[in-house]
Amino acid sequence: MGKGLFITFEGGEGAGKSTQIRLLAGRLRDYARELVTTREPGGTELAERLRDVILSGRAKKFGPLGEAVLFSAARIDHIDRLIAPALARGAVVLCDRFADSTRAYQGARGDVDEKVMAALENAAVANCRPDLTFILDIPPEIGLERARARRGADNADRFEGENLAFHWLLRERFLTIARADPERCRVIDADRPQDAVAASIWEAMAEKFRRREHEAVEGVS
Ligand code: Z5A
Repeated sequence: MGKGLFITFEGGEGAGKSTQIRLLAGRLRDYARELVTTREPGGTELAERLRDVILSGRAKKFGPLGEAVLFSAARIDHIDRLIAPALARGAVVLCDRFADSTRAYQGARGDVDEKVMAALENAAVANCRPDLTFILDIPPEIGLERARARRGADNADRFEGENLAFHWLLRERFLTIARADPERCRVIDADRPQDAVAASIWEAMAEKFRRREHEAVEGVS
């Protein structure tokens, strides 16, 4: 997909994805010719409208497959209008959640056929696959506590309100995704101070840039 670099951040609630995207964006400004930060669900006007519907819990009655379809519809618009054009211009795109979140959250309880989930992902994402995915790994109790502290007196959203067993399933799903695709995924221990997490992410970024350079010199596509 174009000449840009597509980097996604995944993990459970309160793992620190938004924080790390902000820190990485700050560092990348000196290196990237164009930098785009975005999120899912969302990133475009239409997808942000779907975000409101889904995260309010109004779509919960559709069940996991129905919600997966809605997340995928939002993703199609996000890719078509924002991500793919940015990558074609050569931008570095940092995205807070992407298709792995659908696999993990909507697939967590295993009540949607894996083949259906895979077909839906292929239809929505086509060849717009991340070059690198950071999976911020944290025990759910700690991530949920961070999210709760940040939220204060506001209500938990649709997924934060799921029980702890669900959040442990999620963690396992993300680790399974990482094990199945070690070339793309880097598991980062997120239960550390922000600077230590950021340093691990930067190390993986530097490695990715070195590989890109090597491939360009060798003429590897
Ligand atoms: N979802 C889905 O089900 N299927 C899909 O396909 C997609 C999404 C794309 C989007 O919620 C929801 O949609 C999400 C999955 C579902 N579930 N929920 N809820 P969202 O975008 O509103 O929220 P989120 O993606 O889960 O992110 P988050 O909870 O906002 O967390 P975060 O971005 O990973 O963390 P943060 O905002 O950077 O940090 C949270 C707090 O911890 C904050 O106060 C920080 O200052 C603090 N923090 C961050 N790092 C540290 C460290 N290292 N130490 C201590 N404290 C820290």
